[in-house]
Amino acid sequence: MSMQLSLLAEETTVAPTGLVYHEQFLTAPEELDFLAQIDASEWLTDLSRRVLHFGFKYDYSNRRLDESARIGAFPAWLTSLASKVYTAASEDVQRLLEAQQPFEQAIVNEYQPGQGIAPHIDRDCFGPAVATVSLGSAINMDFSRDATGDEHVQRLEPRSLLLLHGEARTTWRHSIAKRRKDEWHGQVLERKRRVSITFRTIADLIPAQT
Ligand SMILES: O=C(O)CCC(=O)C(=O)O
Repeated sequence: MSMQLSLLAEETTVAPTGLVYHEQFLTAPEELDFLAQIDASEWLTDLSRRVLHFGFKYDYSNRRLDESARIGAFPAWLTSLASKVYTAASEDVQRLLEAQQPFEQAIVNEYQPGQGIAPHIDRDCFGPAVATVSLGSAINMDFSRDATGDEHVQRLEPRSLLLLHGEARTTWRHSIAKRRKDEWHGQVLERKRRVSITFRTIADLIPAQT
């Protein structure tokens, strides 16, 4: 997106219905603690960016979850963050979450400058509300909706929480462009290392094959 188009997008687009953004969801010491826990874990390196999976290992090739992918319970630090996310959610989102088990799956993504994630809608095997906590660098997340051609840019600051439900979860794609700098309110801002933690409930679990 050119600088002018990007500014236009920021100024004139309407956020997708169901996108809820909380800035300063975590304190700076909490952010450092979570980063230390994450960096003490064993990163997976089979994608172009490093990831960690908790609860269930998501299979990016067949895009489903089956019982054999169960890794085990969340570590205590992740359970405490998941419960903080639940508490921050609106009553509507809490109701959506309560219709399922508590958050049972989490993926940690690490983005070095230049890395991103392709446009996608989270698969239906996951539940109706998805929550992402951002650590480290700020980044622009791009939203687009094929049916209408609508676009929207959401700046994700470190220590923020993004909740997606409704249309934002089901009809809008979200992505992070693979670039080293973002444009935001007329400024070109260098990216640094960003780490995100995305929590999901599970809507469709395929039983283990016998
Ligand atoms: O890093 C993020 O903020 C989003 C991650 C994401 O979309 C995903 O894991 O599917």
